[in-house]
Amino acid sequence: MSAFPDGFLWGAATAAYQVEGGYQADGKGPSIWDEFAHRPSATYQGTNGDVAVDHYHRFREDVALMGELGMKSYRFSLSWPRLLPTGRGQVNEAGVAFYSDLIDELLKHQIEPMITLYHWDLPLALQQEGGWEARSTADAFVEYARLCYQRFGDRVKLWSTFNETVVFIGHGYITGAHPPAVQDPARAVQACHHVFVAHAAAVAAFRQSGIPGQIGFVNVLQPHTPRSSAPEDVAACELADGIYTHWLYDPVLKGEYPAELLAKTQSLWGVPRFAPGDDALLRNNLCDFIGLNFYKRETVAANPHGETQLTANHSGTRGSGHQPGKEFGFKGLFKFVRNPDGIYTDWDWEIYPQGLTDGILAIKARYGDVPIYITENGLGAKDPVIDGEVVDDDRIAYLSRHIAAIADAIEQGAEVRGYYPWSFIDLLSWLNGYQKQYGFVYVDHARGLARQRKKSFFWYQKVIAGNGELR
Ligand code: BGP
Repeated sequence: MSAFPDGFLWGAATAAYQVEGGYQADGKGPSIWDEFAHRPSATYQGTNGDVAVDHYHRFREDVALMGELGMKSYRFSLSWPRLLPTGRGQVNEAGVAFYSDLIDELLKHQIEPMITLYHWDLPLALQQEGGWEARSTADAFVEYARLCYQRFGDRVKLWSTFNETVVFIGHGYITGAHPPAVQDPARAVQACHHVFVAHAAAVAAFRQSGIPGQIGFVNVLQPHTPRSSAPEDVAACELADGIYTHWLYDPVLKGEYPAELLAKTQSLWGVPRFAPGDDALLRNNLCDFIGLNFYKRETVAANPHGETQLTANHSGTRGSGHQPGKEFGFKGLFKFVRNPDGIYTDWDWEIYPQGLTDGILAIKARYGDVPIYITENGLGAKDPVIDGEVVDDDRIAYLSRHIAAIADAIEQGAEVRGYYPWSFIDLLSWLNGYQKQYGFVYVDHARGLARQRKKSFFWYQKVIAGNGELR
């Protein structure tokens, strides 16, 4: 019998900048990613999302494939500057029409939309006014959120505010690998606080709007293990867990920062400055659910003499800028090192499915019975092509093991309501171009972006049909 409850949402995910293209179509304004990806050497071989996989023009074909796959839900993000070209004020009705048509198309195929409001593509005009370091960006976010509730709230029940603060703030303000390419942890701490404020205010607006549905937040779930049993490595590992989990989850699930952790990092990074009322805002607007994005485990070592404040390693959740040979760490706190016994992807991410079971149960232990969606999980690889077929057996193996890990967590009492592999279709991998593939559907860039079902497409179709029974 399946461990997965009836009504479990088998889905898949994407994000606007990575999939849509149409970066200047029909009145869309520029985002920080439109600007950043055009800077020389900012991304892998200068790749960008100008066209991406042209989902903006091909969404009906894509949704038909989702229907054929049997997806119960589709997680996608809205492009803020497509709806509000300068971040606030004038609405771009063509952008509203695009998302409205997409939602209708999904519902026609009985696919439940799950909307992410912010998957990193801030309107450029708001960055020019200070971006997340400016509190006014949080106000603009609430205006944007209200617009989305008004226009789509009659049909969309599942909402999340932000995707992965650790990545867009961490890389935006600490490693500098993402826009706005700042390298200053103290600025990161304050920008991050404004994200929490924006989230809480958008949750409040959601509840005031009275539309039926749930609203949550999406975070990276990343387990850590110490390099050795030496007390300094163990302490470094605890600190990494604290920063990746407690710092980023407590404000949205408990309405406060972990005070002990702030005390430990205060001398290096400072602490977030609260405006009057922030305390109550955070406390009174907790999430209805939490979204977890799970890819890999990190091995942690003490880092007492790190040369630099922080160095980016490479692609992905801790990176998205491939700089092989560089270590990632926070001077004086911890660094990530390679696990000699680990099994790694081609992009150096350790595959560790047990971490998903453990991580879900750790969330339950710390935050109680908050409903959980696994909002991303997947294998980035260059897929083999045999006789014209994309034979992505490694992806099938990766996803099978992670589905089994979720089943384990459910059997141990966790309330997991849905699973959204990353990604539905091959798309832009931020700084890694189009060569790092994640999808069930292959996109042939040499043949006019033609879509092709991979082996994993037919496999996932069976998984869904069997409600997670792995056969
Ligand atoms: C997450 C992002 C996704 C996606 C994924 C894979 O951090 O939310 O947008 O990109 O990671 O990362 P990458 O494309 O860098 O391999």
